[in-house]
Amino acid sequence: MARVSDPHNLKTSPLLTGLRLRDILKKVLRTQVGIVGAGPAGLLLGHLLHLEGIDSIVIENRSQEHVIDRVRAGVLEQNTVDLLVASGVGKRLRAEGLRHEGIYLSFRGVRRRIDMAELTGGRAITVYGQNEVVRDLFAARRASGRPLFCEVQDVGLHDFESGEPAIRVHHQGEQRDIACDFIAGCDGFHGASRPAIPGGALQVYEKAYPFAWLGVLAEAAPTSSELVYSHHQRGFALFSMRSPTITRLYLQCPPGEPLDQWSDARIWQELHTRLASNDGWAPQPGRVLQKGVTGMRSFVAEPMRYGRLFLAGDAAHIVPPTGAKGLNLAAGDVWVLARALAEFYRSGSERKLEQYSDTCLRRAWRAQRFSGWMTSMLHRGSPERDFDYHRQLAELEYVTTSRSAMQSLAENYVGFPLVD
Ligand code: FAS
Ligand code: PHB
Repeated sequence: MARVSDPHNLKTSPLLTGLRLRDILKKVLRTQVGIVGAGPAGLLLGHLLHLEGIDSIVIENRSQEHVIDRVRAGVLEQNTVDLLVASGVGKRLRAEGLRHEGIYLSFRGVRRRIDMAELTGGRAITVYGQNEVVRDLFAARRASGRPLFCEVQDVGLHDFESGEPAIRVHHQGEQRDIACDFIAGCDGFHGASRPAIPGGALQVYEKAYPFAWLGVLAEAAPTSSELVYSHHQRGFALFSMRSPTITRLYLQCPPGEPLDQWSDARIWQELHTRLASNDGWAPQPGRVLQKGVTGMRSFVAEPMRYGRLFLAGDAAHIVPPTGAKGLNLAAGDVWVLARALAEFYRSGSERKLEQYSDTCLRRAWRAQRFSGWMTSMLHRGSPERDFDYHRQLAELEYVTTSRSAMQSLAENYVGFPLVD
């Protein structure tokens, strides 16, 4: 049976008491799972472990406000919604989330609806901002009373090959060591966890796309009740939303496009050109609240585990946002990891921990296939390559007329049931 540490049970043994005294003097915190990153992956993992009675410490190098205000995902798969609701952090999601049973694919000026609920036996997506998801998870973390340190610096991961993993951080000018049984690297693509793994131990697969997304958050009532993915001669455009008063829109643009090239007027002009359809539908312009350019890449690091360090979410894999999979993959990873850790602490069995990487990589590669396919079907390559343009139109024609093609898109978009 592996060593199980219970930081709150001081009275268990003199050794522990001895250890505690040394820990206190050396400002060592002790926990079962050290979680690096308080994005959706880290916070949801902390929450699921809390429900299993497993202790964790979450560290984050930005402020809680910064993480909450960051505009990112907006589409939750059926599983992610079910998981958040089942784990008790779905109250606002159920009240404010927008359930969508379909999406539109628009090309040649015509919007074609894919009835995903009809094609998948009632499964659907819910539009609910990632920032609202993390807001709910921060509230749950605070309510759990379990430790959360934001604005930490100089995060270092140590000894995760051995049985004594530790995280060293600076917090409020003090060095703190966090001794734990396991480390969960949930610190995103640019975090400290993945680079802490010795180079040769990881196989990395990546693909950069020759375009980016200019994303806009606008104070405008959505004029479509569902998302519109638009294929256009001038490039891809996406109509999404956050609430009955906030629209979220994206335009394909060159990578690294300078934002100052895009006045609000030019943005609305281009959105109208690429999204408006022959039936008179068009997005309603409004005050631009936020805009930013995001690069597009596909990335997978294998394996997702190294010793007692487990990578989850964007720390291990990145998908282009066209398939709306990133946040949902992160949620799926930590669902698998929480169950594996619970089995370990319950029975000492490492079976699920050993299967963690393969289980999550299967989901990640399936999401890579779907997101890559949506991206190549909907984005314009270089103008002169018109063969691709017509191949895309034929693909869109097929996907919006063949039931089996529509069903394939629908089941991938709403997400496959979680398995571990
Ligand atoms: P995150 O990057 O969200 O969180 C990692 C956290 O770790 C951050 O808070 C970071 O500050 C912290 N951190 C980093 N380094 C650290 C360190 N050294 N120490 C401590 N903390 C550290 N996905 C969808 O599913 N649907 C969408 O519609 C969608 N749209 C997107 C639109 C955009 C513009 C972008 C950029 C992404 C989009 N995504 C979408 C993907 C996105 O949502 C990610 O997949 C999701 O944030 C992944 O969550 P985490 O793995 O928790 O990583
Ligand atoms: C969003 O609402 O931010 C969004 C929706 C669908 C995507 C990507 C982003 O594919």
